[in-house]
Amino acid sequence: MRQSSLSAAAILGLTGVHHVRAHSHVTNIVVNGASYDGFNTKEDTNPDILAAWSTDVGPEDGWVGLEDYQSPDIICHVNGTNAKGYVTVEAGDRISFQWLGWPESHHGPALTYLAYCGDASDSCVEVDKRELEFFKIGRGGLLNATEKATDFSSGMGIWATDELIAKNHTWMIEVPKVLSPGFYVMRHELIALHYAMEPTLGPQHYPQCFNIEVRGTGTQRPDGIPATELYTWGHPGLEYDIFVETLAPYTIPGPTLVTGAVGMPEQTSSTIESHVSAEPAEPTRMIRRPRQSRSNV
Ligand SMILES: *[C@@H]1O[C@H](CO)[C@@H](O)[C@H](O)[C@H]1NC(C)=O
Ligand SMILES: *[C@@H]1O[C@H](CO)[C@@H](O)[C@H](O)[C@H]1NC(C)=O
Ligand SMILES: *[C@@H]1O[C@H](CO)[C@@H](O)[C@H](O)[C@H]1NC(C)=O
Ligand SMILES: [Cu+2]
Repeated sequence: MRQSSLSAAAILGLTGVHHVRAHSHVTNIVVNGASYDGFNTKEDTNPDILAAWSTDVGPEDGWVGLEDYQSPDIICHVNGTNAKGYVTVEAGDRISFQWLGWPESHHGPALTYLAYCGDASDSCVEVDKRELEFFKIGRGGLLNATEKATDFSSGMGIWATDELIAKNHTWMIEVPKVLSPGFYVMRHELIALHYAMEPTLGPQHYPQCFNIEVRGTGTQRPDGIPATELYTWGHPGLEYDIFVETLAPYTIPGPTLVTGAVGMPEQTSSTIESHVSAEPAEPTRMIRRPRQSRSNV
């Protein structure tokens, strides 16, 4: 057995910080003061029109593990199903993800990706999630390797998740100004590393998907990769020990940030001024082509 496994288990066991039930999900997102509901895993029914994708995660708010890196569940969580609504944002806007709390023990990075669906409002409703190609627009990892988040902290370092806890369990991203208009699936994800060195357990991924429409005058549509190719077990940012006295430099997993993206804007609080429903996607109308004149044939 590895030293790190022992220390991880010892620390978690001794301090009893590892909860067994409540993990978390995004309850709502906030754009320019407007709050839009997430998918509520604790309710039997959710509104039909949400910007948030629905899942079968269930009320315990579990995770996707390394055994599912190549499974469709890594895309938008367990049995993630396309949302029927969307939220309109301007390129350059900031979006806050409000999580339903976050366990202190779950230290790790916060990542945000986008995948282009199309220019019709229902393109993210109709898309096959396995065909979405994600590019990274935001990331925070190990923010301070020498400090601890709190005196009671179960791991070393100050992580994106610690910053999220300090900011009322919210994480803020910026939609790249350069992004070309269209409809995108936004995949926000926290990764908890507390069991990352235990091959039978591994890192815990909590992906959360929302449909957005990006407006503006940007012209860039970065290349992406399927979510099933984002992560490989053995990556130094996934197989990483948060319980050693001197932390190794941290490499954030997944592809590099796209050009023009602000990786991690200052995590300011976003005041909720109104609660707004997601815009329902309209079915794409069949565009009738004018009949071709056949007089010349
Ligand atoms: C995911 O969907 C499959 C197929 O419909 C189903 O068999 C399975 O039980 C679902 N998973 C969960 C966790 O509900
Ligand atoms: C980490 O925190 C210490 C103490 O507050 C500070 O001196 C140091 O500059 C910080 N390091 C980084 C990379 O921010
Ligand atoms: C923290 O977030 C919750 C949930 O959105 C909200 O009700 C509360 O007012 C927020 N607290 C602060 C201090 O912003
Ligand atoms: Cu958990």
